[in-house]
Amino acid sequence: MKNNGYNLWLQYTDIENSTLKKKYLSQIKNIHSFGNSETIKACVEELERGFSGLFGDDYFLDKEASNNVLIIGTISNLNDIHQKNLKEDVLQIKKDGFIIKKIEINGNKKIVITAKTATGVLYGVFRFLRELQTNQPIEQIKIIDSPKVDVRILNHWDNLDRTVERGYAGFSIFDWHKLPDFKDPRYLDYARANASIGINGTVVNNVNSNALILTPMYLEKVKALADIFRPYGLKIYLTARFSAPIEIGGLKTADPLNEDVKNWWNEKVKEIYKYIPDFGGFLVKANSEGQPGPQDYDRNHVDGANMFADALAPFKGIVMWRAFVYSEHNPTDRAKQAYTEFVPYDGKFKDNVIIQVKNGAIDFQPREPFHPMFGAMPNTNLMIEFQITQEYMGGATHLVYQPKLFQEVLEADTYRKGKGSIVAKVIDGSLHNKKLTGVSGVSNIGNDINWTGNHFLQSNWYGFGRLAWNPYLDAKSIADEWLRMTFTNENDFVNPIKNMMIDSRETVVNYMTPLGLHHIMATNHHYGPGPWVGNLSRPEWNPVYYHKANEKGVGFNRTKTGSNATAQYAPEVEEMFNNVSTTPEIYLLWFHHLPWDYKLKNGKTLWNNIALKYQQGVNEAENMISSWNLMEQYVDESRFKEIQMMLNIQYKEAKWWRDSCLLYFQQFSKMKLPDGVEKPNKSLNYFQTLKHPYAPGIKSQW
Ligand code: BDP
Repeated sequence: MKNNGYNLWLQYTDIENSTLKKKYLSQIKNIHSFGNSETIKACVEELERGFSGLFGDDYFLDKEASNNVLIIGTISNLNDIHQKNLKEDVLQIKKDGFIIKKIEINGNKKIVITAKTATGVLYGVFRFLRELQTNQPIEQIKIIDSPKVDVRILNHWDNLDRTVERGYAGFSIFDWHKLPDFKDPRYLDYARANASIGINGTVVNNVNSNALILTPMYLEKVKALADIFRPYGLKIYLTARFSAPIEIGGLKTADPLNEDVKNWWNEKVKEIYKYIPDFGGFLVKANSEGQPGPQDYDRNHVDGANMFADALAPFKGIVMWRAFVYSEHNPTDRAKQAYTEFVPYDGKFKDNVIIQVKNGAIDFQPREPFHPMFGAMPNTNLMIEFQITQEYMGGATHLVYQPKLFQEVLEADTYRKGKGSIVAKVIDGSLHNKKLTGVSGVSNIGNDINWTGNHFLQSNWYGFGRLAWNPYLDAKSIADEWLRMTFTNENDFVNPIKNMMIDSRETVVNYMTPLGLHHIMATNHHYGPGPWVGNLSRPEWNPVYYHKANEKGVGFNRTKTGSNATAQYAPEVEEMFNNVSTTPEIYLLWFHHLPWDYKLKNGKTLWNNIALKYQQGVNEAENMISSWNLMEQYVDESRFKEIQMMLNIQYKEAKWWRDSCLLYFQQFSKMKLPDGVEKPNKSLNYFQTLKHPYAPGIKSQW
């Protein structure tokens, strides 16, 4: 059987357990829908699509049936009698939350899927389908669930020429040249997939923005997408290039305090809303990595963000202003710069501004401590940015289940309001009582038939959406759901592969950047190791800047005797990281420069620990292959083989990482590899001369 993976987790394959299937069918004889909005129509279509897949030939609707039926509609559109029955439950739903409940009226059994909004009903429909896909009982079904976060959004780093910055799954799915007239059916499937996991926003163009997207020709195209996405509750957002008033507006300046500039943006925003009445707003990368911004005019982030906020406020649009800033003119530790530039402005941003902060202070590494800005701006809306695409994790050929990483960050304790002030509480707004909250993820989607370039990495899109909906979920249960929906409900498959997914995040850390090492990837494309790189024009683009290896030791001293980045955390956290003995070993070299013979908790030297971790990563990558090889009977041939090939690439590259990094660091440690670590069979020089000029996803040059 061929399965190209296009259907993602919405496989809707025939339910194998025939008793269960019969049970389901006896409870779903007909669908009664109330209301006729596009969204409710989408609900019915999805149910029909789902049922015909899950029930196969056994599926038919008995149009006469009024017992054992499925009722769908917003609460205000349901009959009085249904409303009465659900009165108490409705009080519990928030925002686009939903209720799925079995009720009995005059002896007739019904499963009701309802919500305050049509989008909520759609979320309920997908949730109901998930219950069936994962073979859950529905006799007594009662699920009330609401999103904990307002803006749950994908950031596409997609360019107008369809290249994707840091994209490893082909070209952009957005075919700007053929839009608006050619509407690829894939746009609808993209919206369905997002809605199925509660994602309600998408930024369709790169943060390194091209002002052309704001011209009428492109706005027509954006409108075509927005019209397709709307029934699925998926709002469109655009990145705004700060210098657009000059580039496409004919002005001489983009100074945010200049009246002509303000007017230009006001008019531009009005124009956008004419095309897209429910346009979400802008995402802005300003004064970062050479992008234009308010500082070009001696203004600050507040001036810039608030200018957009004023233009968008009349339409209820928002500005997501990125905190990913660092400057080559600033000699201080790059890890400190965002906090230094933003925290003094706490309380100065307008209500419809939300500051978008990467999960860590450097840049989407396999592991980073949480960003010190979380919890440090109590009077500012603040959202988190994850990178689903694997810029620093081997691209699409490495199986890394990222929800584990996301969860680690969300559970980190900022101590900003005492113990328990975890990042998730900053993000859902509960720590500081915020009205606007958000979670964003840099998309890993491209036009490869399976969307993410590797079947397994669909789980990262899925898991991102689930955690954006509820940042308190457990990565393991998300993996469980995803495996059942995507492959099979066989426990002999689900259990071992779930464990393999969960462990995969630590595996990549082990073979790339163990014990707090970071940013030692090759230059520019970041594919493969490059710890030796030290000749780039900007110091903080060089791996040697981050590991600081020398004869004395290795690691970045960020304690009070070093860059003092630790001072940006709450005192409890600062203290923990300042002291080498209380710093968790997973972050050791992030915060400390330590001698090669420094003893870790296991009594072995730092050098031996580094070497053993690299080896462990390689062993684990190899074990993934063995675990997968046992699964042939559960998986269709094409997906089985493709995943197998990917795992073999990962194993090969894990060895590449181990050998080249150990040879490089060994020049400084001058110590032997400990027992159990395989000897490299190539020279350091060999690794240093490898070139990959066409590795995918290179940063766009604007
Ligand atoms: C870095 C990427 C670069 C992005 C930048 C950003 O290397 O391509 O433009 O982040 O987030 O991770 O703006």
